[in-house]
Amino acid sequence: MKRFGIAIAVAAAALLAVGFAARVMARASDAGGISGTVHFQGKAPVQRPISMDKDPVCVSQQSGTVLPEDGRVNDNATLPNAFVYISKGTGNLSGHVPANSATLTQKGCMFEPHVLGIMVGQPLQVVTDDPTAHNIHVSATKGNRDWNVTQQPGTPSFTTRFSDPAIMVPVHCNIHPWMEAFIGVVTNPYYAVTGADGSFSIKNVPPGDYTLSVWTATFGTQERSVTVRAGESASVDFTFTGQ
Ligand SMILES: [Cu+2]
Repeated sequence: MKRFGIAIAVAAAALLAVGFAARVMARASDAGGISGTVHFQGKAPVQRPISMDKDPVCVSQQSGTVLPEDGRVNDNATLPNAFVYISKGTGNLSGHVPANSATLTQKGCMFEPHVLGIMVGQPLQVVTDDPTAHNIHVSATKGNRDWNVTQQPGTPSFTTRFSDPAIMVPVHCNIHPWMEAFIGVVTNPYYAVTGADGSFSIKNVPPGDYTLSVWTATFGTQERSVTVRAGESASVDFTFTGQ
């Protein structure tokens, strides 16, 4: 009788598992996406090379000219480092906070990446790869506090979190004034940062009507309405202009 009871329990568990898997699959196939490109028209800003002469160790970490990342335009007339995110319409769809860390690395006396997205409460791991000291300074933005921490060469990484959404939280190094990064702190997982081809893709977006926003350090911000349909990727392009 006891064995029979166990068999029933196992069968029930299997049925539950099948049902759960079916629901997960249904949800995944219901999702859509948003993809597009951040274009640039007009004259790109003239960029002056960064001088790292203040710290010879930084100079030794670089093999050639280093240009600022803000104001950069890709060869295909698109923008890198644009932060694209769903700013309105997610309601209570806000995703679970990922347990995995986002990472900000100091390498060659620059922050990598220059623009980073993270969810409120998600761990941010701050890493140094450099043989010189840095002082990471996160500026108070919205409800996020102002703080700075010195990281000596060889110091282990440390973890921090952001308490409030903010577009964007600036990060500097108090020792090397050219070092700068921007962190987009959001309440949902639907964001992306453009790279060397200016494109972005946001996946697994539940169907619905949203506002898609884009932030750039130099050329301003834009937003656009977008409707995501089940199983389809909506296309949204942005165009910024130079002088
Ligand atoms: Cu530094």
